[in-house]
Amino acid sequence: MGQLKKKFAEKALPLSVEIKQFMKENGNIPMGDFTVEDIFAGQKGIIGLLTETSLLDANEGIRFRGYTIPELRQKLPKVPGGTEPLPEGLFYLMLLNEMPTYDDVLDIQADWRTRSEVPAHVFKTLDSLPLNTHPMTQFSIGIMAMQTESVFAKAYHDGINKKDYWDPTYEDVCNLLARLPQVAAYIYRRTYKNNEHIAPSPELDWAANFAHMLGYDQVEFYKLMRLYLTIHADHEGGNVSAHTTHLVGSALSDPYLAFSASMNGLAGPLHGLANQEVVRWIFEMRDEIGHAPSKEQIADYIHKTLLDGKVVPGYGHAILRKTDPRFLAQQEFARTYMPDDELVNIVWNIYEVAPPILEGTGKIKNPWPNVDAHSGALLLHYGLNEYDFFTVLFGVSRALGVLASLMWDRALSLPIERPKSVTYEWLKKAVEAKKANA
Ligand code: HAX
Repeated sequence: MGQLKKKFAEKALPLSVEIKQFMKENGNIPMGDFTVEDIFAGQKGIIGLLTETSLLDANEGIRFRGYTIPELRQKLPKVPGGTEPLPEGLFYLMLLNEMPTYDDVLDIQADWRTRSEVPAHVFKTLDSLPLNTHPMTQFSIGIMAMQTESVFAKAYHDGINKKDYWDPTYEDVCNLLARLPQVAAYIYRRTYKNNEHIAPSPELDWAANFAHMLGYDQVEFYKLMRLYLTIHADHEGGNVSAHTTHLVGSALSDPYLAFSASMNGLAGPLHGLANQEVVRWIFEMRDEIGHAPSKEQIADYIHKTLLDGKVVPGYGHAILRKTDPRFLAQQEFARTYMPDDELVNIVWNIYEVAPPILEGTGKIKNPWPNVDAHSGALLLHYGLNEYDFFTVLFGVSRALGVLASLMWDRALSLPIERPKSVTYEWLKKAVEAKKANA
């Protein structure tokens, strides 16, 4: 170990223990409107963002412009005879706070088709990456490569008046949404399918065309993609991907820069990457225990995961305190189309076994499953086995919400974001002063 690293460990590890103790003793001391604990708690519970597109209730789950997930599945336009909502319609709803008609959705589809050509240099950039580059890294790089096309960056360079920012932002947002499925499909096919690509099919809707370019043309898979791209789109403003888009965008970085940054956050295992981690965790459990683990064996494996100091992926949430309605929507889909699927049944058994164990730790605030606990099993059912790719699907969907929000950030002229931070020394002195004056 080099001297610097050794010295860092000698300083940091004891300080981390000291700060934990300090928190135990002083966490509930007020600091302005908040407490000392709030400063260490990742800003949870602190209202510090305006986000128009959706609102999360801890017990009920997400509402997009006032609509729950079951309501969206019922009310958003569908393809004729279809059963799942069209995600383009959700974008319309989030952007305008108005339920679209089917014609409104057709209008978006026609517009996005005209914008959908991905510049050739984006594919060349992706081709230059080693094939073992994680798909989320490729996705972020692909988005950055497209930044050459930013209408906002050009308009800013040319001296646009600030009251007009929303206009070139709209162009970038729609160009991105129109192109992301092809970039994502390109990454999938180059990484896993021998670089054999599938041309877009212009008569299909956004989600079905994406499924088609990935190489999955079953009607049921089209339905799954429509549902998947709808339910992953938004989760109010404070989650890492939404917040990052807002934060980076607040510096007037254009939508490509802001969205690429947000995808780097989605690629974290405590956020979107949890969808691949769930499947990896189940496969590791099966490798260790056998193909159809009993509920007792699942319980033992959960205990072992906790003892090893790891998280049980797909469980817990920073805000939610009940089963995620996005989990339930996927469970309902699975009950309709694949009730006997082996992996799906393992997911359902984990749902029965995990919550009491997690609750029993006494520290996990939400023992219930989140969206990522179920999504992988549905994709695997249709043969999409390459679970390292799952977070890219999440990213394509998340673009709808965070980019609709970015439109509102520009339209409302929301300012640069810059929360105040303090040092531990500052905090210790402030706590001492409070105690002295008490
Ligand atoms: N397994 C084991 N431990 C868990 C846990 C889980 N599923 N969920 C929380 N904990 C632990 C935390 O690590 C923390 O431990 P320490 O005090 O030792 O640091 C403690 O319980 C308290 O955490 P919390 O307040 O309940 O949860 P946070 O708000 O800090 O974190 C997370 C929320 C979602 C990050 C957390 O529940 C977690 O790590 N879950 C597993 C990963 C996951 O599924 N992430 C996806 C979340 C949904 C999402 O964003 N999807 O994209």
